[in-house]
Amino acid sequence: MRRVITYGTFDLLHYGHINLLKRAKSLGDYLIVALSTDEFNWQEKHKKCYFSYEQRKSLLEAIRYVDLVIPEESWEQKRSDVHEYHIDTFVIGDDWKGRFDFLKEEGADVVYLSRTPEISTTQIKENLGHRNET
Ligand code: C2G
Repeated sequence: MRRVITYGTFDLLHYGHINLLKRAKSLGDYLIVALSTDEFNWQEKHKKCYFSYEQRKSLLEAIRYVDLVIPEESWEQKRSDVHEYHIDTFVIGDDWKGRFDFLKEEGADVVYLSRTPEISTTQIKENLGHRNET
């Protein structure tokens, strides 16, 4: 069984994320999503999530491509995750291209998938803001 892992905040969840998860799952048989905790988001990515970790976790667990959701609490955990979860393939969007190649040293394939260009959480929030102005 080929095991795949990916990492992210997934807030607000949109079809760009689903596109990524669908393609990630197609690379194996079992997909783990390491979901950034509220603390990790704020301290390391300066992101304030709209939905809490538990709410984002329940959304991801409802997606057919996702088999397991675990917390992402640090940048460093990827190396140990690859071993702890017997990961064959690490995958993430190509906005991170090259950043996690070191995981090849841990025996994992590293795959960067193209982002879905026309959608982002920032854009959603901006569009919603404009609608309120009209
Ligand atoms: N994504 C995408 N297309 C978009 C937006 C996001 O393919 N239009 C992908 C990103 O490339 C990433 C995943 O969806 O692979 C989750 O996106 P974010 O929640 O923005 O994740 P990020 O903040 O980049 O966190 O340790 C890695 C980090 O936790 C990644």
